[in-house]
Amino acid sequence: MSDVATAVTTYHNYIAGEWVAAATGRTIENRDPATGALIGRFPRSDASDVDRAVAAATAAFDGWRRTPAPRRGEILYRVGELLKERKEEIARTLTREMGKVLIEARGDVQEGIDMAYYMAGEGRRLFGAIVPSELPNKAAYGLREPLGVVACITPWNFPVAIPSWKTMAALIAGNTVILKPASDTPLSALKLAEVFADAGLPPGVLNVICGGGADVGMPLVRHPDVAAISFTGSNEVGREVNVEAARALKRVTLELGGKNAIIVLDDADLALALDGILWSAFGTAGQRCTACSRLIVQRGIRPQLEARLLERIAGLRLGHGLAETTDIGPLINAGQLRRVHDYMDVARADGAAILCGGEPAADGELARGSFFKPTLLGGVTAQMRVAQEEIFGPVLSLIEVDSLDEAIAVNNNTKYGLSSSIFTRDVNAANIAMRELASGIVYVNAGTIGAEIQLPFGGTRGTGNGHREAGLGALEFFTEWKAIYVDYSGRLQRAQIDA
Ligand code: UN1
Repeated sequence: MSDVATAVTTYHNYIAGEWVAAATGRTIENRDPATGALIGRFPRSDASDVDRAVAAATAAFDGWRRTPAPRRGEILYRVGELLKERKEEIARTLTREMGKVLIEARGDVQEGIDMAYYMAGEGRRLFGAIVPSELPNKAAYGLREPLGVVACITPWNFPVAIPSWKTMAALIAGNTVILKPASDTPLSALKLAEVFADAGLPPGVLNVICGGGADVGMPLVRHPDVAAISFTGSNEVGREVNVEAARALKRVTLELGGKNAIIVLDDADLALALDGILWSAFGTAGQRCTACSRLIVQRGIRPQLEARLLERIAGLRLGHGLAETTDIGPLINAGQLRRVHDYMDVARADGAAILCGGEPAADGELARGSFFKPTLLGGVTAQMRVAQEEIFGPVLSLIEVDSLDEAIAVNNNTKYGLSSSIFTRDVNAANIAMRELASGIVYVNAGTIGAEIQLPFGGTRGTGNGHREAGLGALEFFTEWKAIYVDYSGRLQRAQIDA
Protein backbone atom coordinates (compact mmCIF):
# COMPACT_ATOMS: atom_id res chain seq x y z
CA MET A 1 0.00 0.00 0.00
CA SER A 2 2.61 2.49 -1.04
CA ASP A 3 1.49 6.05 -1.67
CA VAL A 4 4.32 6.86 -4.04
CA ALA A 5 2.58 6.03 -7.30
CA THR A 6 -0.98 7.02 -6.45
CA ALA A 7 -2.30 10.53 -6.95
CA VAL A 8 -3.27 12.11 -3.63
CA THR A 9 -6.60 13.85 -3.43
CA THR A 10 -6.99 17.22 -1.79
CA TYR A 11 -10.34 17.46 -0.02
CA HIS A 12 -12.36 20.54 0.86
CA ASN A 13 -14.57 21.95 3.57
CA TYR A 14 -18.32 21.92 3.00
CA ILE A 15 -19.75 25.40 3.50
CA ALA A 16 -23.08 26.78 2.23
CA GLY A 17 -23.50 23.74 0.01
CA GLU A 18 -20.13 24.27 -1.70
CA TRP A 19 -16.85 22.39 -1.44
CA VAL A 20 -14.22 25.00 -0.63
CA ALA A 21 -10.57 25.09 0.38
CA ALA A 22 -9.45 26.71 3.64
CA ALA A 23 -9.15 30.48 3.20
CA THR A 24 -5.38 30.22 3.64
CA GLY A 25 -5.15 27.27 1.22
CA ARG A 26 -3.22 25.31 3.83
CA THR A 27 -3.73 21.57 4.28
CA ILE A 28 -3.15 18.73 6.78
CA GLU A 29 -2.16 15.20 5.76
CA ASN A 30 -4.30 12.26 6.78
CA ARG A 31 -2.58 8.87 6.95
CA ASP A 32 -3.65 5.26 7.35
CA PRO A 33 -2.62 4.34 10.92
CA ALA A 34 -1.92 0.74 9.88
CA THR A 35 0.54 1.54 7.10
CA GLY A 36 1.39 5.22 7.16
CA ALA A 37 0.04 5.54 3.58
CA LEU A 38 -1.23 8.98 2.68
CA ILE A 39 -5.02 9.03 2.33
CA GLY A 40 -5.43 12.65 1.35
CA ARG A 41 -4.87 16.29 2.19
CA PHE A 42 -7.52 18.14 4.13
CA PRO A 43 -8.08 21.83 4.84
CA ARG A 44 -6.12 23.26 7.73
CA SER A 45 -8.91 25.72 8.45
CA ASP A 46 -8.86 28.62 10.86
CA ALA A 47 -11.12 31.26 12.39
CA SER A 48 -11.90 32.89 9.03
CA ASP A 49 -13.31 29.59 7.73
CA VAL A 50 -15.31 29.30 10.95
CA ASP A 51 -16.75 32.80 10.35
CA ARG A 52 -17.73 31.82 6.85
CA ALA A 53 -19.45 28.61 7.97
CA VAL A 54 -21.25 30.30 10.85
CA ALA A 55 -22.50 32.99 8.48
CA ALA A 56 -23.83 30.28 6.14
CA ALA A 57 -25.52 28.41 8.99
CA THR A 58 -27.01 31.64 10.34
CA ALA A 59 -28.41 32.54 6.93
CA ALA A 60 -29.94 29.06 6.58
CA PHE A 61 -31.50 28.97 10.04
CA ASP A 62 -34.85 30.70 9.46
CA GLY A 63 -35.63 28.62 6.39
CA TRP A 64 -34.73 25.38 8.16
CA ARG A 65 -36.55 26.06 11.45
CA ARG A 66 -39.69 26.97 9.48
CA THR A 67 -39.47 23.80 7.38
CA PRO A 68 -42.08 21.49 8.91
CA ALA A 69 -40.35 18.90 11.08
CA PRO A 70 -41.88 15.96 9.15
CA ARG A 71 -40.24 17.37 5.98
CA ARG A 72 -36.94 17.65 7.82
CA GLY A 73 -37.50 14.05 8.85
CA GLU A 74 -37.96 12.94 5.24
CA ILE A 75 -34.53 14.32 4.39
CA LEU A 76 -33.04 12.41 7.31
CA TYR A 77 -34.85 9.28 6.14
CA ARG A 78 -33.17 9.70 2.74
CA VAL A 79 -29.85 10.14 4.53
CA GLY A 80 -30.49 6.75 6.15
CA GLU A 81 -31.31 5.18 2.79
CA LEU A 82 -28.20 6.61 1.11
CA LEU A 83 -25.97 5.59 4.01
CA LYS A 84 -27.36 2.09 3.64
CA GLU A 85 -26.53 2.06 -0.08
CA ARG A 86 -23.04 3.39 0.55
CA LYS A 87 -22.42 1.47 3.79
CA GLU A 88 -19.62 -0.75 2.45
CA GLU A 89 -17.75 2.03 0.68
CA ILE A 90 -17.95 4.38 3.67
CA ALA A 91 -17.00 1.59 6.09
CA ARG A 92 -13.88 0.85 4.03
CA THR A 93 -12.91 4.52 4.03
CA LEU A 94 -13.49 4.62 7.76
CA THR A 95 -11.25 1.61 8.35
CA ARG A 96 -8.50 3.12 6.23
CA GLU A 97 -8.39 6.40 8.08
CA MET A 98 -9.24 5.19 11.59
CA GLY A 99 -7.92 1.63 11.68
CA LYS A 100 -10.81 -0.28 13.25
CA VAL A 101 -11.60 -3.67 11.70
CA LEU A 102 -14.11 -3.72 8.87
CA ILE A 103 -16.97 -5.38 10.77
CA GLU A 104 -16.70 -2.66 13.38
CA ALA A 105 -16.51 0.03 10.72
CA ARG A 106 -19.74 -1.34 9.26
CA GLY A 107 -21.23 -1.13 12.75
CA ASP A 108 -20.06 2.49 13.01
CA VAL A 109 -21.89 3.37 9.77
CA GLN A 110 -24.90 1.29 10.89
CA GLU A 111 -25.13 3.44 14.00
CA GLY A 112 -25.46 6.44 11.66
CA ILE A 113 -28.19 4.66 9.69
CA ASP A 114 -30.03 3.78 12.90
CA MET A 115 -29.84 7.36 14.07
CA ALA A 116 -31.07 8.69 10.72
CA TYR A 117 -34.20 6.52 10.87
CA TYR A 118 -34.78 7.25 14.55
CA MET A 119 -34.51 11.00 14.10
CA ALA A 120 -36.54 10.87 10.86
CA GLY A 121 -39.36 9.44 13.01
CA GLU A 122 -38.85 12.22 15.54
CA GLY A 123 -39.86 14.59 12.77
CA ARG A 124 -43.43 13.38 13.32
CA ARG A 125 -43.15 13.42 17.12
CA LEU A 126 -40.91 16.03 18.68
CA PHE A 127 -43.37 15.75 21.52
CA GLY A 128 -44.11 18.83 23.50
CA ALA A 129 -46.51 19.08 26.43
CA ILE A 130 -50.18 19.98 26.59
CA VAL A 131 -51.28 20.71 30.13
CA PRO A 132 -54.49 22.06 31.63
CA SER A 133 -54.66 25.72 32.54
CA GLU A 134 -55.85 26.67 36.02
CA LEU A 135 -58.29 29.10 34.36
CA PRO A 136 -61.37 28.31 32.24
CA ASN A 137 -61.30 28.86 28.49
CA LYS A 138 -57.55 29.03 28.40
CA ALA A 139 -55.09 26.68 26.68
CA ALA A 140 -51.56 25.98 27.94
CA TYR A 141 -48.88 24.06 26.11
CA GLY A 142 -45.14 23.75 25.70
CA LEU A 143 -43.28 23.56 22.38
CA ARG A 144 -39.72 22.58 21.59
CA GLU A 145 -37.81 25.18 19.62
CA PRO A 146 -34.36 24.93 18.03
CA LEU A 147 -31.44 26.80 19.58
CA GLY A 148 -29.98 28.29 16.39
CA VAL A 149 -26.53 27.52 14.99
CA VAL A 150 -24.90 24.69 16.93
CA ALA A 151 -21.35 23.31 16.79
CA CYS A 152 -20.65 19.57 16.87
CA ILE A 153 -17.04 18.72 17.69
CA THR A 154 -16.40 15.03 17.24
CA PRO A 155 -13.64 12.50 17.99
CA TRP A 156 -11.81 10.06 15.73
CA ASN A 157 -12.92 6.80 17.35
CA PHE A 158 -16.45 6.74 15.85
CA PRO A 159 -15.96 8.79 12.68
CA VAL A 160 -19.51 8.27 11.35
CA ALA A 161 -21.57 7.27 14.41
CA ILE A 162 -20.77 10.21 16.66
CA PRO A 163 -21.11 12.91 13.96
CA SER A 164 -24.44 11.24 13.11
CA TRP A 165 -25.70 11.21 16.71
CA LYS A 166 -24.96 14.87 17.07
CA THR A 167 -25.86 16.35 13.70
CA MET A 168 -29.04 14.36 13.13
CA ALA A 169 -30.50 15.22 16.53
CA ALA A 170 -29.59 18.88 16.03
CA LEU A 171 -31.05 18.97 12.52
CA ILE A 172 -34.37 17.28 13.22
CA ALA A 173 -34.96 19.85 15.96
CA GLY A 174 -34.48 22.67 13.41
CA ASN A 175 -30.96 23.83 14.27
CA THR A 176 -28.33 24.51 11.65
CA VAL A 177 -24.97 22.89 12.23
CA ILE A 178 -21.22 23.29 11.96
CA LEU A 179 -19.48 19.93 12.26
CA LYS A 180 -15.78 19.86 13.12
CA PRO A 181 -14.50 16.31 12.77
CA ALA A 182 -11.27 15.12 14.39
CA SER A 183 -8.13 15.80 12.31
CA ASP A 184 -7.40 12.06 12.22
CA THR A 185 -10.72 11.16 10.56
CA PRO A 186 -11.99 13.99 8.35
CA LEU A 187 -12.82 11.89 5.29
CA SER A 188 -15.60 9.91 6.96
CA ALA A 189 -17.24 13.19 8.00
CA LEU A 190 -16.96 14.59 4.48
CA LYS A 191 -18.61 11.42 3.13
CA LEU A 192 -21.41 11.99 5.60
CA ALA A 193 -21.74 15.56 4.32
CA GLU A 194 -21.94 14.23 0.75
CA VAL A 195 -24.79 11.97 1.80
CA PHE A 196 -26.64 14.88 3.38
CA ALA A 197 -26.16 16.93 0.23
CA ASP A 198 -27.42 14.07 -1.97
CA ALA A 199 -30.42 13.63 0.31
CA GLY A 200 -31.49 17.20 -0.44
CA LEU A 201 -30.44 19.06 2.70
CA PRO A 202 -30.57 22.77 1.79
CA PRO A 203 -27.23 24.62 1.52
CA GLY A 204 -25.88 26.03 4.79
CA VAL A 205 -27.97 23.79 7.04
CA LEU A 206 -24.98 21.50 7.65
CA ASN A 207 -21.41 22.73 7.21
CA VAL A 208 -18.23 20.74 7.79
CA ILE A 209 -14.92 22.39 8.63
CA CYS A 210 -11.72 20.39 8.92
CA GLY A 211 -8.84 21.47 11.11
CA GLY A 212 -7.41 21.38 14.59
CA GLY A 213 -8.94 22.09 17.96
CA ALA A 214 -7.11 25.37 18.55
CA ASP A 215 -7.64 26.64 14.98
CA VAL A 216 -11.26 25.60 14.45
CA GLY A 217 -12.72 24.09 17.64
CA MET A 218 -12.08 26.98 20.01
CA PRO A 219 -13.06 29.72 17.51
CA LEU A 220 -16.36 27.83 17.09
CA VAL A 221 -16.88 27.60 20.84
CA ARG A 222 -16.20 31.32 21.21
CA HIS A 223 -18.15 32.49 18.16
CA PRO A 224 -20.96 34.83 19.29
CA ASP A 225 -23.40 33.36 16.75
CA VAL A 226 -22.94 29.75 17.90
CA ALA A 227 -25.63 28.96 20.46
CA ALA A 228 -24.54 25.56 21.73
CA ILE A 229 -21.68 23.10 21.56
CA SER A 230 -21.84 19.33 21.58
CA PHE A 231 -18.37 17.97 22.30
CA THR A 232 -16.97 14.45 22.56
CA GLY A 233 -13.28 14.11 23.37
CA SER A 234 -10.82 14.23 26.22
CA ASN A 235 -11.60 15.33 29.74
CA GLU A 236 -8.98 18.12 29.60
CA VAL A 237 -10.28 19.68 26.38
CA GLY A 238 -13.89 19.21 27.53
CA ARG A 239 -13.17 21.33 30.58
CA GLU A 240 -11.71 24.11 28.43
CA VAL A 241 -14.71 24.01 26.13
CA ASN A 242 -17.04 24.26 29.10
CA VAL A 243 -15.18 27.21 30.63
CA GLU A 244 -15.04 29.12 27.34
CA ALA A 245 -18.70 28.49 26.59
CA ALA A 246 -19.73 29.49 30.11
CA ARG A 247 -18.40 33.01 29.52
CA ALA A 248 -21.13 33.49 26.92
CA LEU A 249 -23.76 31.43 28.80
CA LYS A 250 -23.76 28.82 26.07
CA ARG A 251 -25.24 25.39 26.45
CA VAL A 252 -22.67 22.60 26.27
CA THR A 253 -22.89 18.83 26.24
CA LEU A 254 -19.72 16.93 27.01
CA GLU A 255 -18.86 13.26 26.60
CA LEU A 256 -15.40 12.77 28.02
CA GLY A 257 -14.63 9.12 28.28
CA GLY A 258 -14.67 6.38 30.84
CA LYS A 259 -12.81 3.87 32.96
CA ASN A 260 -15.36 1.15 32.46
CA ALA A 261 -15.35 -2.16 34.28
CA ILE A 262 -16.73 -5.64 33.87
CA ILE A 263 -17.47 -7.42 37.13
CA VAL A 264 -17.34 -11.22 37.06
CA LEU A 265 -18.82 -13.02 40.07
CA ASP A 266 -17.91 -16.59 41.03
CA ASP A 267 -21.20 -17.95 39.67
CA ALA A 268 -20.86 -16.35 36.21
CA ASP A 269 -21.07 -18.23 32.91
CA LEU A 270 -17.32 -18.19 32.31
CA ALA A 271 -17.38 -18.75 28.55
CA LEU A 272 -19.90 -15.94 28.07
CA ALA A 273 -17.94 -13.61 30.35
CA LEU A 274 -14.74 -14.32 28.37
CA ASP A 275 -16.47 -13.41 25.10
CA GLY A 276 -17.78 -10.19 26.66
CA ILE A 277 -14.38 -9.26 28.09
CA LEU A 278 -12.48 -9.90 24.85
CA TRP A 279 -14.96 -7.89 22.79
CA SER A 280 -15.16 -4.98 25.23
CA ALA A 281 -11.48 -4.67 26.12
CA PHE A 282 -9.81 -5.36 22.77
CA GLY A 283 -12.49 -4.46 20.20
CA THR A 284 -11.60 -1.17 18.47
CA ALA A 285 -8.16 -1.76 20.04
CA GLY A 286 -9.66 -0.48 23.28
CA GLN A 287 -10.30 2.93 21.71
CA ARG A 288 -13.91 3.35 22.75
CA CYS A 289 -15.18 5.60 25.51
CA THR A 290 -17.14 2.53 26.54
CA ALA A 291 -14.19 0.10 26.33
CA CYS A 292 -13.64 -2.16 29.32
CA SER A 293 -10.30 -1.30 30.89
CA ARG A 294 -10.86 -2.84 34.34
CA LEU A 295 -11.80 -6.43 35.01
CA ILE A 296 -13.09 -6.82 38.56
CA VAL A 297 -13.11 -10.50 39.40
CA GLN A 298 -14.32 -12.37 42.45
CA ARG A 299 -11.55 -14.36 44.13
CA GLY A 300 -12.94 -17.87 43.52
CA ILE A 301 -13.13 -17.60 39.74
CA ARG A 302 -10.03 -15.44 39.25
CA PRO A 303 -7.36 -18.15 38.56
CA GLN A 304 -9.49 -19.93 35.97
CA LEU A 305 -10.64 -16.72 34.34
CA GLU A 306 -7.12 -15.33 34.18
CA ALA A 307 -5.71 -18.51 32.60
CA ARG A 308 -8.43 -18.74 29.96
CA LEU A 309 -8.24 -15.04 29.22
CA LEU A 310 -4.49 -15.29 28.58
CA GLU A 311 -5.12 -18.17 26.17
CA ARG A 312 -7.76 -16.20 24.30
CA ILE A 313 -5.61 -13.05 24.14
CA ALA A 314 -2.74 -15.08 22.68
CA GLY A 315 -5.04 -15.98 19.78
CA LEU A 316 -5.88 -12.37 18.84
CA ARG A 317 -4.38 -11.32 15.52
CA LEU A 318 -3.13 -7.80 14.85
CA GLY A 319 -3.23 -6.41 11.34
CA HIS A 320 -4.80 -4.04 8.84
CA GLY A 321 -8.47 -3.53 9.59
CA LEU A 322 -9.38 -4.41 6.01
CA ALA A 323 -7.81 -7.87 6.26
CA GLU A 324 -10.38 -10.54 7.12
CA THR A 325 -7.99 -12.26 9.51
CA THR A 326 -7.52 -9.21 11.72
CA ASP A 327 -8.99 -9.04 15.21
CA ILE A 328 -7.26 -5.87 16.36
CA GLY A 329 -6.27 -2.92 14.19
CA PRO A 330 -3.76 -0.17 14.95
CA LEU A 331 -4.01 2.69 17.41
CA ILE A 332 -4.99 5.96 15.81
CA ASN A 333 -1.51 7.50 15.58
CA ALA A 334 2.07 7.37 16.83
CA GLY A 335 1.33 9.76 19.69
CA GLN A 336 -1.37 7.49 21.02
CA LEU A 337 0.94 4.49 20.66
CA ARG A 338 3.57 6.24 22.79
CA ARG A 339 0.98 7.22 25.38
CA VAL A 340 -0.27 3.64 25.76
CA HIS A 341 3.30 2.33 25.87
CA ASP A 342 4.23 4.87 28.56
CA TYR A 343 1.45 3.49 30.74
CA MET A 344 3.41 0.24 30.98
CA ASP A 345 6.08 2.05 33.00
CA VAL A 346 3.36 3.55 35.15
CA ALA A 347 1.91 0.06 35.72
CA ARG A 348 5.29 -1.39 36.71
CA ALA A 349 6.15 1.54 38.95
CA ASP A 350 2.85 1.06 40.80
CA GLY A 351 3.58 -2.66 41.28
CA ALA A 352 1.33 -4.20 38.65
CA ALA A 353 2.53 -7.18 36.58
CA ILE A 354 2.38 -7.31 32.79
CA LEU A 355 0.83 -10.74 32.22
CA CYS A 356 0.94 -10.44 28.40
CA GLY A 357 1.57 -7.81 25.72
CA GLY A 358 2.91 -4.60 27.18
CA GLU A 359 4.71 -3.35 24.07
CA PRO A 360 4.17 -2.18 20.50
CA ALA A 361 3.89 -4.92 17.86
CA ALA A 362 6.46 -4.29 15.15
CA ASP A 363 6.94 -7.59 13.33
CA GLY A 364 7.05 -7.34 9.53
CA GLU A 365 4.27 -5.19 8.08
CA LEU A 366 3.15 -4.13 11.56
CA ALA A 367 6.27 -1.97 11.91
CA ARG A 368 4.72 0.56 9.52
CA GLY A 369 1.70 1.19 11.74
CA SER A 370 0.81 2.09 15.32
CA PHE A 371 0.13 -1.37 16.71
CA PHE A 372 0.14 -2.29 20.39
CA LYS A 373 -0.08 -5.85 21.66
CA PRO A 374 -3.23 -6.71 23.62
CA THR A 375 -2.20 -6.43 27.24
CA LEU A 376 -3.39 -7.88 30.51
CA LEU A 377 -2.12 -6.34 33.74
CA GLY A 378 -2.33 -8.43 36.91
CA GLY A 379 -2.08 -7.56 40.58
CA VAL A 380 -3.78 -4.23 39.99
CA THR A 381 -5.42 -2.47 42.92
CA ALA A 382 -8.21 0.06 42.69
CA GLN A 383 -6.07 3.13 43.36
CA MET A 384 -3.27 2.46 40.87
CA ARG A 385 -3.06 4.95 38.01
CA VAL A 386 -3.75 2.23 35.44
CA ALA A 387 -7.01 1.55 37.29
CA GLN A 388 -7.94 5.24 37.47
CA GLU A 389 -6.85 6.92 34.23
CA GLU A 390 -8.29 6.42 30.78
CA ILE A 391 -5.59 4.73 28.66
CA PHE A 392 -7.56 4.33 25.41
CA GLY A 393 -5.72 1.28 24.13
CA PRO A 394 -5.87 -2.52 24.31
CA VAL A 395 -4.90 -2.65 27.98
CA LEU A 396 -6.98 -4.43 30.60
CA SER A 397 -6.30 -4.31 34.35
CA LEU A 398 -7.34 -7.28 36.45
CA ILE A 399 -8.47 -6.43 39.97
CA GLU A 400 -9.37 -9.21 42.39
CA VAL A 401 -12.15 -8.68 44.95
CA ASP A 402 -13.90 -10.74 47.63
CA SER A 403 -17.54 -9.83 47.24
CA LEU A 404 -20.23 -8.11 45.20
CA ASP A 405 -20.12 -5.15 47.59
CA GLU A 406 -16.38 -4.75 47.10
CA ALA A 407 -16.77 -5.12 43.33
CA ILE A 408 -19.35 -2.34 43.27
CA ALA A 409 -17.19 -0.10 45.45
CA VAL A 410 -14.19 -0.62 43.14
CA ASN A 411 -16.34 -0.03 40.05
CA ASN A 412 -17.61 3.27 41.42
CA ASN A 413 -14.22 4.45 42.61
CA THR A 414 -13.03 6.40 39.54
CA LYS A 415 -13.61 9.91 38.29
CA TYR A 416 -15.59 8.53 35.32
CA GLY A 417 -19.02 6.88 35.15
CA LEU A 418 -19.90 5.84 31.61
CA SER A 419 -20.51 2.11 31.31
CA SER A 420 -20.35 -0.88 33.66
CA SER A 421 -21.20 -4.52 33.41
CA ILE A 422 -21.74 -7.56 35.60
CA PHE A 423 -21.63 -11.24 34.73
CA THR A 424 -23.61 -13.35 37.20
CA ARG A 425 -26.45 -15.88 37.22
CA ASP A 426 -27.75 -14.58 40.55
CA VAL A 427 -30.82 -12.43 39.90
CA ASN A 428 -30.47 -10.73 43.29
CA ALA A 429 -26.85 -9.79 42.67
CA ALA A 430 -27.75 -8.51 39.20
CA ASN A 431 -30.52 -6.30 40.57
CA ILE A 432 -28.35 -4.90 43.34
CA ALA A 433 -25.68 -4.12 40.73
CA MET A 434 -28.21 -2.37 38.47
CA ARG A 435 -29.17 -0.17 41.39
CA GLU A 436 -25.69 0.52 42.77
CA LEU A 437 -23.35 0.76 39.76
CA ALA A 438 -22.77 4.49 39.38
CA SER A 439 -22.66 4.89 35.61
CA GLY A 440 -24.89 6.14 32.82
CA ILE A 441 -25.04 2.68 31.22
CA VAL A 442 -25.24 -0.72 32.95
CA TYR A 443 -25.09 -4.12 31.25
CA VAL A 444 -26.02 -7.49 32.75
CA ASN A 445 -24.37 -10.53 31.17
CA ALA A 446 -22.97 -8.44 28.32
CA GLY A 447 -19.78 -6.40 27.97
CA THR A 448 -19.45 -2.63 28.37
CA ILE A 449 -19.77 -1.70 24.68
CA GLY A 450 -22.60 -1.74 22.19
CA ALA A 451 -25.04 0.96 23.31
CA GLU A 452 -28.07 1.30 21.02
CA ILE A 453 -29.11 4.72 19.75
CA GLN A 454 -32.67 4.74 21.07
CA LEU A 455 -31.55 5.01 24.69
CA PRO A 456 -29.72 7.95 26.25
CA PHE A 457 -25.91 7.70 25.99
CA GLY A 458 -23.60 9.35 28.48
CA GLY A 459 -22.31 9.08 31.99
CA THR A 460 -21.97 10.40 35.48
CA ARG A 461 -19.13 12.29 37.21
CA GLY A 462 -16.11 13.11 34.98
CA THR A 463 -17.67 11.44 31.95
CA GLY A 464 -19.65 14.56 31.19
CA ASN A 465 -21.77 17.39 32.47
CA GLY A 466 -25.05 15.59 32.99
CA HIS A 467 -26.51 15.70 29.48
CA ARG A 468 -27.18 12.64 27.39
CA GLU A 469 -26.81 12.00 23.68
CA ALA A 470 -28.96 9.81 21.44
CA GLY A 471 -32.52 8.77 22.30
CA LEU A 472 -34.79 11.45 23.66
CA GLY A 473 -31.92 12.87 25.69
CA ALA A 474 -30.53 14.38 22.51
CA LEU A 475 -33.67 16.40 21.87
CA GLU A 476 -33.55 17.80 25.38
CA PHE A 477 -30.14 19.20 24.61
CA PHE A 478 -30.86 20.54 21.13
CA THR A 479 -34.18 22.25 21.91
CA GLU A 480 -35.45 24.97 24.16
CA TRP A 481 -38.95 25.09 25.60
CA LYS A 482 -41.46 27.76 24.70
CA ALA A 483 -44.55 27.94 26.93
CA ILE A 484 -47.68 29.21 25.19
CA TYR A 485 -50.94 30.40 26.76
CA VAL A 486 -54.01 31.12 24.67
CA ASP A 487 -56.87 32.78 26.50
CA TYR A 488 -60.18 32.44 24.65
CA SER A 489 -62.42 33.65 27.49
CA GLY A 490 -62.65 37.18 26.09
CA ARG A 491 -61.79 38.77 29.44
CA LEU A 492 -58.71 39.35 31.54
CA GLN A 493 -58.08 36.27 33.65
CA ARG A 494 -55.32 36.61 36.19
CA ALA A 495 -53.34 33.49 36.98
CA GLN A 496 -52.80 32.79 40.69
CA ILE A 497 -55.45 35.44 41.52
CA ASP A 498 -58.70 34.65 39.70
CA ALA A 499 -58.30 30.88 39.80
C1 UN1 B 1 -17.72 5.99 22.09
O1 UN1 B 1 -16.83 5.21 22.31
O2 UN1 B 1 -17.54 7.21 22.25
O3 UN1 B 1 -21.61 1.67 22.96
C2 UN1 B 1 -19.03 5.60 21.53
C3 UN1 B 1 -20.71 1.65 22.13
C4 UN1 B 1 -20.92 2.35 20.81
C5 UN1 B 1 -20.64 3.80 20.93
C6 UN1 B 1 -19.33 4.14 21.59
N1 UN1 B 1 -22.26 2.13 20.36
O4 UN1 B 1 -19.64 1.11 22.34
